[in-house]
Amino acid sequence: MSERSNPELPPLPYDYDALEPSISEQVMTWHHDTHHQGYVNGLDSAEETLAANREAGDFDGSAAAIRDVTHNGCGHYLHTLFWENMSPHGGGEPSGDLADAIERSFGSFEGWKGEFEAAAGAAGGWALLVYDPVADQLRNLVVDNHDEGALWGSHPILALDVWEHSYYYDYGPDRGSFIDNFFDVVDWDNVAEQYRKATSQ
Ligand code: MN3
Repeated sequence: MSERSNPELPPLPYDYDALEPSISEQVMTWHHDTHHQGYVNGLDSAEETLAANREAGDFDGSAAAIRDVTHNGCGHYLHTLFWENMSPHGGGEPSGDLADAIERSFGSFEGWKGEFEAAAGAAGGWALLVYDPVADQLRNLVVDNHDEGALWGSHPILALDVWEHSYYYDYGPDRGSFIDNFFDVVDWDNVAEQYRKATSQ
């Protein structure tokens, strides 16, 4: 039987208070240590169930566990990207190949940003900027939960979590201010690196 490697919660790439005032230390602590950890644990436990079912040759319950892998796996992967996409030295606008791709795909940075903000205002989960290798272009996606609204084959390069746990403590129902302040901490160098990886796969 093959050994699987357990999923692990990656540490934040900066201090918990590093993104203040856009995101408070309290929210980062709850969000990373409790919510993100919960998805890592959920993924681990669903994989354990699948392995045990295969071992027993009894697949009752395996479909539910596969759904749990999708839900928790998407939660784990998107939170990891979200943390990497931000930095206390963020803000501004992209440059280089990423800026060219945004211009090609959306007409202008403003065109991209207005559309991304609309996605973030409407989503019941996440707004994503993805690279679609089939059309060889960038797209914005509206994602409900962690996995509804995916475009198969596309690679997320920028993720914004708009679940209420992401902003309610800091902003109350004013999601728009949270979205505005998110742009002050977007690390465009990281997004450019994610784009480079996505286009070289
Ligand atoms: Mn979250």
